[in-house]
Amino acid sequence: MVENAATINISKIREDFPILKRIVNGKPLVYFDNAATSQKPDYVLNAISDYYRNKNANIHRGIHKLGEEATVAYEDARGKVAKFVGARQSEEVVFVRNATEGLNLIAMTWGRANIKKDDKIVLSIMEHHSNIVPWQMLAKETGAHIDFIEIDTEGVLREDQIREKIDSTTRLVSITHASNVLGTINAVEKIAREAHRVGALITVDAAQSVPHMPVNVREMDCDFLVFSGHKMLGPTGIGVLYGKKQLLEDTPPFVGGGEMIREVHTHEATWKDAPYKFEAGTPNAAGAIGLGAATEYLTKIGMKNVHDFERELTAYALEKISKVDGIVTYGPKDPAHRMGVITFNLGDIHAHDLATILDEDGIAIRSGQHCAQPLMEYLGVPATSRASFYIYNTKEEVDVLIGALERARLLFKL
Ligand code: 7TS
Repeated sequence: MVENAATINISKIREDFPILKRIVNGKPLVYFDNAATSQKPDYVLNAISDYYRNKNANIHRGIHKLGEEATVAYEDARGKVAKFVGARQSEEVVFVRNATEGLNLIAMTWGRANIKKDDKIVLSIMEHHSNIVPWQMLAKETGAHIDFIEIDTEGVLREDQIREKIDSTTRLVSITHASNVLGTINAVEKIAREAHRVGALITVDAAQSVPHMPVNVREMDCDFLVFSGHKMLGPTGIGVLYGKKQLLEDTPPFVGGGEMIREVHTHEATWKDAPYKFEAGTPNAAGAIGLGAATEYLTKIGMKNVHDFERELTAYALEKISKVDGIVTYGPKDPAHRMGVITFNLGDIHAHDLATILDEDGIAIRSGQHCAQPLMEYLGVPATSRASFYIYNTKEEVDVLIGALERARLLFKL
């Protein structure tokens, strides 16, 4: 565990992540694919292992010691997650598989009950497919339509369009807090006010923000918010849907089955209160417990420290990378307004070729469209490369990346 909450002790943090000792293609691993998924510290791995070794039982049903302990551990995890994002109560936290499932849940439950023909759903052009496709499906089903807020040349949402497009026909605004491609941090508090002004709700896709910066759902005043455990040092297969309590109570259930019901008769059933009515079947208890441990690990470091550390690393990387001949970067130039995500192209080298060359040096980046094809089309680029950082990355690793980019330039005679 990290001892010092005031500053980031990078070498101590790196010790916590066993995978960082990996040698890849004869070189020390440089893991710069954190926007896709993060690595896991021993603290999280041990919490999961401890659950399976010592407490494993099905939750909310066994009237036996293990069943009780497993239930307490699962509900404790819900409490930790609620506290981590500033929810008023743990009942506002629904465990789902990932951010994608959280968004689909909202579309298929609240959306089906509340979105009607000719209603408007406002998204932005920088959304991940997970925050586009569920709304397209809902729009097809209901006759609603979707409008997109565009970005300026810096990759920032256009204020004039925020005001214009969120109008009296708007029922829902669903916006990412931070772009997984541009790194832009969106002013979601302000957008929430615009949405509420016209009587619409706001859903925040916080998949890229909750892992990297302080997020408080009360200050944001969002109605729904989603994120994934695996991007924030937790395991895969667990994610979170936050919803205001009354809203969750008023929203119909998602998947039907065991544990989400109060009573079942041959032809009808009644539901439990939220969040349980949204958690049918045996849940991913180990995942929730691992995620709870991840929130503790991050809290000990301090989310402001995480954010400051990544901002400094990003500023360093942006400065270095912009000096590489032939580099084009996307997104805000000012590191104060962005996350630790740097998307770029080098000359006319295809992003996949570049990723392959970097992999030879043990560097893991992502290349392609980053599940944001509408944004790629808007930017007019077929694909890009992306380096994304977390608390265990160093300036020395950035230097390794720069060296590899120079090697690629020579290889392609740029
Ligand atoms: N929203 C945003 C903004 C994301 O970046 C992602 C995943 C998702 C939603 C979906 O998360 P999931 O856990 O449900 O899959 N983004 C990425 C990425 O940038 N590279 O791989 C996954």
